[in-house]
Amino acid sequence: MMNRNRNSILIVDDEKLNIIALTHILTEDYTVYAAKNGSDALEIAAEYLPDVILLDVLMPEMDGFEVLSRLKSNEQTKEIPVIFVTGLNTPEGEAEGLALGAADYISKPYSSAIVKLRIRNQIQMLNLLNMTRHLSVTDQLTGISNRRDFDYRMRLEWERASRDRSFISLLLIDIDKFKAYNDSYGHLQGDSALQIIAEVIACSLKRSVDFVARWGGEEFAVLLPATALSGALSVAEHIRKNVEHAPIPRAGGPPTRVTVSIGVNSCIPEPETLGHEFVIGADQALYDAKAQGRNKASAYRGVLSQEPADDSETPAPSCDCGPACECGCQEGKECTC
Ligand code: GH3
Ligand code: MG
Repeated sequence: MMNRNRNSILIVDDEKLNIIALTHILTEDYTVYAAKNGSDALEIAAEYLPDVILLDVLMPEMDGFEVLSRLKSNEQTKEIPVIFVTGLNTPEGEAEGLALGAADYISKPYSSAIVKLRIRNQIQMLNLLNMTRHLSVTDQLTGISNRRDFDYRMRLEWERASRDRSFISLLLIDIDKFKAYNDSYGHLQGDSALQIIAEVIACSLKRSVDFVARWGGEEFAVLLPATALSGALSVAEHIRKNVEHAPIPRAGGPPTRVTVSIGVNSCIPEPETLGHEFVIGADQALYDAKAQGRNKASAYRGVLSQEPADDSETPAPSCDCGPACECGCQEGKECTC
């Protein structure tokens, strides 16, 4: 059975003996795929997304340079590091490979130690890159997405909704009287509360496309693609109740609780618009929820909320909560749990 935690290598070479030799060197440490021509290599790379590709340069039909440039022009495969392994030992060949975006170049004849070390270098760089990417989009305290990731997702989903003429909804969630909570229990306890609230909000979202981020301080943002206002208000109410009932453990005392106020905005974005006013609308609704006494979800009803009287004008996706769905929705109807 394949070990999914192992890094994987794709060997591309038209000489069967070369594939056997490299497989022999690598199979102990890596999951190895092999392709004996360029078109098979492109297919395997797109399907299995290996961590590193070892690519022969001289192959009939499609040579290694062509394979590399096709890998680079495919969104899915363009970031996979490619190491040329070749007997074409000319400075021009090496320069051409590196100029096309090859990560490294191994000349034949090679030693197994060199092959292993060059691959290890690429894997180490890959791990570093993945860690940096993860850190750049993650909120350190709560482990959910950060504001930068939210802004990115918001742009994507806004454009998608505009293209598809479908609804998008946004919840802005703010912890009530959190300054007083910090003053009473201390900032470390406040940090624990933020961690628990983040988890409660994340667990309250049922669709895989729903997205939560820490907006900043004691505010969170939830993006609900393909969801109209009535559905968004149901999700907001579900979150509000879950937070209200979530015990926040405290050392040396009984568990504490906090409540949240939630501003909700929903619209079908007009083409060529930005989501800036939409966010301001949700913020305005949050302000209203606070003004109405807190621990409330309020909808923005300004010019950007263009929901028709009948939600069914935009078909909502079917519920994907499975049999455990709490709201009792039926297939084809919008899930509001
Ligand atoms: P309201 O109900 O009007 O939102 O009142 P509030 O006290 O929650 O609002 P205010 O804006 O006055 O205070 C926000 C507080 O959130 C102040 C700040 O100490 C706390 N806060 C923001 N970020 C963090 C954090 O990372 N950790 C902790 N412990 N507290 C934070
Ligand atoms: Mg607050």
